[in-house]
Amino acid sequence: MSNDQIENSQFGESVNEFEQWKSSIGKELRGFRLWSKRNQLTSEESDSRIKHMLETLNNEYLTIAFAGEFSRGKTELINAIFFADYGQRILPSQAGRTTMCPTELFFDQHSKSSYLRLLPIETRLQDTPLSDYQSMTNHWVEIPLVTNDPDDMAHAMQSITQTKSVSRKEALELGFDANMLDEDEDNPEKVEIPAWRHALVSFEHPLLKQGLRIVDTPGLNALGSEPELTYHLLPQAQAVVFVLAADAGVTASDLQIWEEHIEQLKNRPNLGLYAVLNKIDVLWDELSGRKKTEKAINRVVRQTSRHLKIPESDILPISAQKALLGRIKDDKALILRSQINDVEDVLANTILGNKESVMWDNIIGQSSRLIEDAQQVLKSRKEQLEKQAEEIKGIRGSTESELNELLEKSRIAQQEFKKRQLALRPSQRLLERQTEVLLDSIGKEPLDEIIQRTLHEMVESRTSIGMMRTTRRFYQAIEAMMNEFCREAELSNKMAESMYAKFSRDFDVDLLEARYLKAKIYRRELQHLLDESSQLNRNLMLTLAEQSVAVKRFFTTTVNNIAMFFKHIRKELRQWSREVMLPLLQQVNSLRDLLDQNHQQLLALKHNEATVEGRLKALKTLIFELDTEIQNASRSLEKLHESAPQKNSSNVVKLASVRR
Ligand SMILES: Nc1nc2c(ncn2[C@@H]2O[C@H](COP(=O)(O)OP(=O)(O)OP(=O)(O)O)[C@@H](O)[C@H]2O)c(=O)[nH]1
Ligand SMILES: [Mg+2]
Repeated sequence: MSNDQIENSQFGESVNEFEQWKSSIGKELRGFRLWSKRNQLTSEESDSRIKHMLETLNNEYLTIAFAGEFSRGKTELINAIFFADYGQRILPSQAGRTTMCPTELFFDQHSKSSYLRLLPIETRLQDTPLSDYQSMTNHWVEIPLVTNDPDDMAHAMQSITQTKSVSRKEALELGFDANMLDEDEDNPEKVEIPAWRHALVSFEHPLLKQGLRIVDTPGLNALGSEPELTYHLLPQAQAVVFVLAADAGVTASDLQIWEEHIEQLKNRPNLGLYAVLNKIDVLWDELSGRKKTEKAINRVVRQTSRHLKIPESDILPISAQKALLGRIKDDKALILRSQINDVEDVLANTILGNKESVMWDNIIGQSSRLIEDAQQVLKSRKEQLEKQAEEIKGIRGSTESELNELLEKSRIAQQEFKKRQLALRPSQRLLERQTEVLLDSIGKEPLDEIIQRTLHEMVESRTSIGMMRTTRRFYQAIEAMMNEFCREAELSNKMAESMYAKFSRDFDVDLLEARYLKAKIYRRELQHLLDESSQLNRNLMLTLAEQSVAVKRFFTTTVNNIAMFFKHIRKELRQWSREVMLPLLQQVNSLRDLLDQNHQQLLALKHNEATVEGRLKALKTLIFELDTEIQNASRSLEKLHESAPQKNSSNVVKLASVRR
């Protein structure tokens, strides 16, 4: 498959569409930046928000993650979908355990270079979360990649399969499950463990370059020994593919991985979860004919649906191996029979649809709001200018005393304005104080206190039941913090609302509604997090004999996650309070400038430096220009919304439309 072919495939189309969408949003944002400058509406706050959105846009990936028991063909499937054009297997795939560490394939948009980076397994002894290592390049071993040489690529990728021999004790300390350790054949005293903890592969593949990210995970409880994968890497994907093999069906260990690490993702919004039933070629039986084979495949699909409790339409039968072979040999019949095209269609549609809905909520929502607020300032500006024009019309040809009256009125208006502007300060301070209260309700210190208490109780508790009771108390304490936060958030929303109403009255301008702090969404997200981790921890506490390992694991995953989540909310809170103030400050600046200009113009009229006609003409031009700029903003908004995806996040609908 050549690059052209890749770009023509379903994946190519979807990734292209995504790329184009991103660049059209970027274009509108950059246009809006110029527009703001032209209309003297730039502020540090709005500028940094646009910059941040442009950066986010640049860092957006479409992610598909593959998970499942070892030897089900996850890596073979990735090879078939993405790397068939190399004419050979690029990622190592073979019988038995192969992929030893989770591997992320993407294109590094910052360094724009190709590399394979490997994180030594020993980093597990440190408390640093895996996600923090991403930016600490000095901890990784780097292997350069010659991306136009398939042999070199395949050779370099072999490192992903490397293992090392350590004592049982060391393996346990590194967080491996005692029941899952392979004995070292040459030295029965020792066990074999993966040499690397994580691999990052950046290279200039056409799809990766456009923002696709693929996550390959190893089987054999790799998810269990690296809980961050279950917590972070998988939920962040737009599609998670659970790979099964048609010849094995759903075995006990498949089911265990599914129940412990994957099943809970079913309820995640904007994440498509599929089971791929691989190796259907083992059911191909030329002697009994295609119809019988089809029946046999359908039977396994039905069984799988029953075991995993997901609809049959979310189970995709495929032969990854035949697909790879068919593509390398350009055997169209074999490609068709492998059913790889169906799988690609579904995945391509899912990742795009889900990513678009997330970006729709974040980037489009935020930038529209920024534009609408700025547009509102221009609308008020226009209203004020129209009022000024009315006033001046009245003095056409009349006496100096009338002009003096207007000047006096304008001076009073300026003074009144100053007073009202000063009166804005206390409400602003009130909002700032309320933001502090909100920040404290989910603050680092109260959380640390709960964490310390939990740690103490865990060390004291002697039994699994005792441990579970402690973790339950921990969850309750976190929920109580969240409840307090929600109460305070409601108060903050009311405060912002009344502040906007007062501002609108005081300054006689229309405002859009204040942006609402969506505490309920945070609560729902936290609930997801708690549900997922409590399920995981129940298993952890029951299966891990070593209490200290269980405690450590609980702390490096659940606790870290909650701390990170609260930190994230605190960041958004600070932004919210700035966002609430931004339109008010913009309005105030704009109105003050108008009052000052009006006063200057009246003085010029008084001193015969200008004429009423001249002033009226100038005002008319200004109003006309404002109208044009208001329309420009509307067009920008329309463009942002036009590029919107077809809001369709139901997997089933997509499946039906794809598989006619
Ligand atoms: N018959 C058949 N064999 C397949 C198919 N897909 C993969 N295999 C074989 O199954 C074996 C395991 O494939 P891998 O891709 O390494 O499996 P994996 O799920 O990545 O396994 P780990 O990396 O160990 O977690 C290899 O020998 C593949 O050639 C298929 O569609 N049909
Ligand atoms: Mg593999």
